[in-house]
Amino acid sequence: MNDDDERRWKCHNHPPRYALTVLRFETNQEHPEGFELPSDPSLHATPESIALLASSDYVEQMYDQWQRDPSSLSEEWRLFFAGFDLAARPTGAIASERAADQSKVASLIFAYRNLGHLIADLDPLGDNLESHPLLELETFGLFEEQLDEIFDTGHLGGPRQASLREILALLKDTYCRTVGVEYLHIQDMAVRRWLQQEMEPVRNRPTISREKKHRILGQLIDAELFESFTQSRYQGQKRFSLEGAESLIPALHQFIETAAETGAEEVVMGMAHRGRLNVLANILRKPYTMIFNEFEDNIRPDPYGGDGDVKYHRGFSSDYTSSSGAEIHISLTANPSHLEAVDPVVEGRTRAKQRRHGDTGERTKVLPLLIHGDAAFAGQGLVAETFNLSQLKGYSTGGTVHIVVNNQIGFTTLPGEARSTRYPTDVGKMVEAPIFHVNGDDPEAVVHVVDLALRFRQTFKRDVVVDMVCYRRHGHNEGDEPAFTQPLMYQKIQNRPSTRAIYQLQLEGAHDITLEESERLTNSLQGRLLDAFESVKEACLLDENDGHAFSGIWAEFNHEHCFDCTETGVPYEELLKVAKAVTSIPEGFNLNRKVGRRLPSQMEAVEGRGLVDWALSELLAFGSLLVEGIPVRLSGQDSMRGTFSQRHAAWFDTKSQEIFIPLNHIEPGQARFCAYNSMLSEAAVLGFDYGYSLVEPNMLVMWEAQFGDFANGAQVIIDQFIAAAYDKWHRVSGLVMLLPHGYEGQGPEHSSAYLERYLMACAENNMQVCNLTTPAQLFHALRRQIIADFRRPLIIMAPKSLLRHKRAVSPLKDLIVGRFQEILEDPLAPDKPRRLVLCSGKVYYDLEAGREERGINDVAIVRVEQFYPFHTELFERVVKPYRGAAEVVWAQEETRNRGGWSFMMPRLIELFPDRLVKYVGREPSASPATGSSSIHREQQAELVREALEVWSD
Ligand SMILES: Cc1ncc(C[n+]2csc(CCOP(=O)(O)OP(=O)(O)O)c2C)c(N)n1
Repeated sequence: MNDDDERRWKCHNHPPRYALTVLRFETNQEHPEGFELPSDPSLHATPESIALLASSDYVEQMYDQWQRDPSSLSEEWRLFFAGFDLAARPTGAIASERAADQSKVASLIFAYRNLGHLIADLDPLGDNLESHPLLELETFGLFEEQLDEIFDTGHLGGPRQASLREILALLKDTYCRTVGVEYLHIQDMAVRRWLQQEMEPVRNRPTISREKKHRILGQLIDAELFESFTQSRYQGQKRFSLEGAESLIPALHQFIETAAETGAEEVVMGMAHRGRLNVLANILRKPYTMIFNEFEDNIRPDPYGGDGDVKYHRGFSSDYTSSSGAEIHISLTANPSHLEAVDPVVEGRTRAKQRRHGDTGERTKVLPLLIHGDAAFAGQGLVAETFNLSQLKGYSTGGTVHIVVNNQIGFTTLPGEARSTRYPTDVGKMVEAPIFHVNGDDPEAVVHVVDLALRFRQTFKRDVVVDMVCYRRHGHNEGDEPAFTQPLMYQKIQNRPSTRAIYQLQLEGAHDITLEESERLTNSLQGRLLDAFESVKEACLLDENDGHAFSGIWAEFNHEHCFDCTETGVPYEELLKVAKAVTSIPEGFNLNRKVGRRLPSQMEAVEGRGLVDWALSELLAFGSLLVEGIPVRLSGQDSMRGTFSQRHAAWFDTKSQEIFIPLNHIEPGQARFCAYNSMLSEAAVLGFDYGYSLVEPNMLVMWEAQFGDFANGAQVIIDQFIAAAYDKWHRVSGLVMLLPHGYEGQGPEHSSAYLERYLMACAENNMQVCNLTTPAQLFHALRRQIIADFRRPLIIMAPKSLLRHKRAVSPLKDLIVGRFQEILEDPLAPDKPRRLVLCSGKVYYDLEAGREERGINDVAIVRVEQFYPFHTELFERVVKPYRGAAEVVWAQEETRNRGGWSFMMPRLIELFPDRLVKYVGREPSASPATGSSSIHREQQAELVREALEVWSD
């Protein structure tokens, strides 16, 4: 007989007196710390009480009563007799019945953890479900009568054993009150356990001090008053009020408090329009005077010519002092109207800042925080792309906290029209992010889950989502009538008191605050708002430049673009040093034979001052910058090897797969070269690298498209950030975009990088657009990008076939001296020109070969290497010798509605007022190129012929 059997035997044979004693004893022995004994003093296991209870008559009497009507006894007695009764049954049957019930309880616990959110009280406007078939006792084969039976609780936070009633209460409190949690999609048991331990013991409602309650109320008052004040003073102006979601303000305060507690130093935020002004005022402490000046439109014309942006798109940054006195720098990233486009930009900025903070290991010092709308979060693909970046080498930021302001509407669109998923947050499951749904009208719960979410992020370095379910008090903006489309919803909202009012009443009812205390909180802010409002009425204009552009690390840069200002040649010895590094195979490294085969010729080209091809020139540009202490980041699909197998920036050991990056082995103390194969996204990755470049003007940051046309998947990032950020927000970037471009008979895709789109967006020196023809030009363009004291994005139409074109090589001397040439003269300038052919990019080599084949010596070919900024003076100088030529031609391989023609035509008309400038190239076409390589060849031959030969008419 083992111990258990012996105990049961004794129980069975000595009912009930002995059983009572044994069970009391066992209770004391087995229940761990934290388990509460029944409160009935008669059940406390003192010798006296045992003696008293040992009166068998009394116990038997109670037992009879329990058998007749269990509910007539106290819970403690019910528990006791349930256990006793169970113990009194035959051993084998008991064990298996018991095990079966225990497993049912385990399923029940699992179900509540998994699905408790289905009946949680999450929606301030909704009638929440009391129960759900999947969570009913009967579903698990359990019954009401068993509520007082004792079961093992497994890992349920609390006692190791408890009655079913207790277990249910704990589960319902934790998962079905105003917090609903989805986390069982997380595969890692340790992560799940951590979450359970954080949530279950406090039942998702930790005790909050009186002082903290006052702080939360004060923050709600700030949020509400800001909206009502601006509404009363600036009626009819759009501000995208936060009303209905005011708990966002205490949530963000909590975020920063927890950030400070967990050792963070900086928070990089991204958010859309909703409540942005409120966040700027109450979290970033953007001065009310600045905000009101923007409402008044008191904007001084920008000295640098920027056109500015509406107030609810602007960025801002400031230092926040936490309640423990820690300083946290917070910056809200400027963003366009395009919802979610800012997400990857925030991630890129964060990663660059983490590098600056030396926070590249744990990534706990600089935290990304994204605030989303429910419709946008569910609808925009960039959200999924950004999640996908979250754990990738080269792109991870150690986890992002996402707060969804789920006001259950998007403009006029209801959830049923906005998504095919139950929650707007389901996309977060793709990275196994825990998802906390929380009722926005329970600010304490909101504050709790934000704290928990950030601690989760700091512990596991993973993304986490908070879904704050709330409502939108007004229309999409304040002038919008929501009742047109959602009459019933808005009747409910109209009658609903604010979150502040509900919370204030709750605190007052619980005597957690006095009326005087809450009045004091209200009056103090009202006073500050009024003072600011009055001062704005009297005051002057606000500088459009918010004082943050060209400050800090950007202070050393020039506003003005300058041609011919930057020498970028590199001494021979330095180039040799780089060449040695990129051609030396480390001892014991098994290099792929084909990769190794090109190394001797590369070394020879440099050592013997010979001809350098595209790939080598690029390596030399990177390497020379690295030894000058300038780090280089290259990101793009398959960029380590290069789409065209040209770069081989990383070598892969054929036996061990070990990676060796030659550029990181030039000399001690050099800067780092980071090449990353990106995920298969354009928008998020380009957005990320753009964001990175906003923080790192002194790093060469490059994004490479697989083929140039794929960049159109990132059009929002190009139009809204890369082209326009300086004009709108005074934000400058030195990002390089490498866009493979060139008509090579590969079809409508893979041919065009849509040069014309970039040219259309050029104005006010906002970016540099190049179509290069020589390796030396690439070398100088890349070096100029970082050596110049001016930063603007650089768009390069990158080569494909030119990578291996025999003529597309440069003598090493062109890398040693000189600088980038915006216009390239004809190396075989004819003495008596009949015709001047102007062109750009790869077609130059076709024209050059055509001229040679035909033995033509009266046609000059001049290349435009940089379209924008257009170096008019240099252009005039270069074409001067050909002014006498009778004919001027713009030749391009792109179709007439594409390429450089539309951009060049007005300039050429101005430069050659007395001449007809003829277009030679493909006819206009809806798709960029033909799908047939033979037709392509014919077209190409025809355009070369027409550009060079004598015209018959
Ligand atoms: C990409 C994009 N598409 C459409 C719009 C127009 N628009 C502005 S706000 C909005 C609704 C957004 O709803 P939600 O994300 O729930 O945020 P809310 O305004 O409700 O806070 C729409 C459709 C936009 N700004 N961006």
